[in-house]
Parts: sequence; C-alpha cells; structure tokens
Amino acid sequence: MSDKDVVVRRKSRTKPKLERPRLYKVILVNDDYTPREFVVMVLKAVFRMSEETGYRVMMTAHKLGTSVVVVCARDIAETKAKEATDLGKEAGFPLLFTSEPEE
Ligand code: TYC
Repeated sequence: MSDKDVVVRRKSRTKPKLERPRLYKVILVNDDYTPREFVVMVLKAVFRMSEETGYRVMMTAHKLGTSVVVVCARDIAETKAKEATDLGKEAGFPLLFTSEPEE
C-alpha cells in the first residue's frame, strides 16, 4: 500500500441529535368538596409553594376549573400528582391532580 492509498477521513461534524424529552404539566382540577385551605396545604407540602402562590393556584382552579401547578420531567410530574391526590384521598376528599405532556 503506497501513501497515495491512504484516505484521511475527517471526523464527522454532524452529531447525532438526541430529542429533548417532553416536559409534563401537573394540573390541579377543581371539585365542590375539598376545602380551599386543604388544597393550599397540599400545594405547600408537595410542591413547596408559598402560602400566596398556593392560594393563587388554588383560586385559579376554583374559578376556571383547572390550574397548571408545575412543568417538569415526566417521572417527577407523575409522582407528585399521585402524592398530592393521595393526600386528598387519605383525608376523604376527591382532590385530583393529573399530569399531561406540554403542547
Ligand atoms: N372548589 C372548592 C371549594 O369551594 C375548593 C377547591 C379549589 C377544590 C381548587 C379543588 O382544585 C381545587 N371548597
């Protein structure tokens, strides 16, 4: 093999692009039975919200039917939605948090 046979290949510059994983919304759903203060307590405990933010998020769901609580990775959204819903269930309330992909 002579020098002329040597093929120098440049390293490919096109990186295989990984899709960014989709983000998920945790949604608070209004109901007629869960006390307002209980909803705020759950928002503070599970989502580390301040009293003011918790109250605002609760009132948004109360008035409009639903409210976005947080946007995060799928596993975190699903775990927190279940944790928060379970707190309501344990106390005998139909409080519901759901999660769904953004867009
Ligand atoms: N609607 C409830 C009430 O009047 C309070 C409430 C707000 C419940 C938001 C759930 O996601 C909710 N007691």
